[in-house]
Amino acid sequence: MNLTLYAHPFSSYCQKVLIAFYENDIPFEYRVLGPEDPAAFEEFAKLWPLKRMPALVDGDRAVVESSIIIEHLALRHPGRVQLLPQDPAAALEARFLDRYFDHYVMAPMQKIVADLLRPAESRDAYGVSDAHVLLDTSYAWLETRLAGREWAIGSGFSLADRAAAPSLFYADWVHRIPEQFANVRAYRQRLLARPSVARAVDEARPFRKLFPPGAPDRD
Ligand SMILES: N[C@@H](CCC(=O)N[C@@H](CS)C(=O)NCC(=O)O)C(=O)O
Repeated sequence: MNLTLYAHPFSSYCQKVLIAFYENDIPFEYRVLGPEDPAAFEEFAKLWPLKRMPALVDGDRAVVESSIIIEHLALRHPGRVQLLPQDPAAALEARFLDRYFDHYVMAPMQKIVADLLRPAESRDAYGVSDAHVLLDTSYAWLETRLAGREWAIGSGFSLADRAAAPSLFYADWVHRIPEQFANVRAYRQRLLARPSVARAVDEARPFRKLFPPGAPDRD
């Protein structure tokens, strides 16, 4: 096995993929994309000019986009935990929930965080306000969806939960999941208790001071 992952421990999309690696103890070389290793960043930028992490190199093949990397691992490096259900209908449901968490939780969370990194005069108050509204709507839909469920889809911890873990983790920091959404809050706690997720969260602890609005003193 010759896997190299270009990633950063504090990045939500990188955590999504790291959780998949950790679920099956898949060995890989970790090239951390930080200021301490400019060469890693140069290699990554050549692999993927869009420079959105993570990126995986498997032998002579570069694989990008977190969901595609996880599907690639499921296909090429299967382990004891099924990264994607084998049943096509269940796999489709997992992909739907994966898209849900990326587009309707991760994206608005990133919008709020990214706006804080802009110079004050370039902030997008309208876009940020929309992102908060989207998170409210998204949490409300999830509250119903998660009723009576342990994980996002019935067949067990899947691609969808890997997208859910970092997105709900950080979204709650910028837009608290209201108390009335008990199913969503409990699901977030279940995700955080999963050893693969706990490991990804722990590895990112040293970087919490970088969180633009300030990381809350919890989790
Ligand atoms: N759709 C991509 C999104 C990746 C992404 O947005 N990564 C963030 C880090 S969490 C990034 O590289 N941001 C750098 C930038 O926006 O310039 C995926 O699923 O991998």
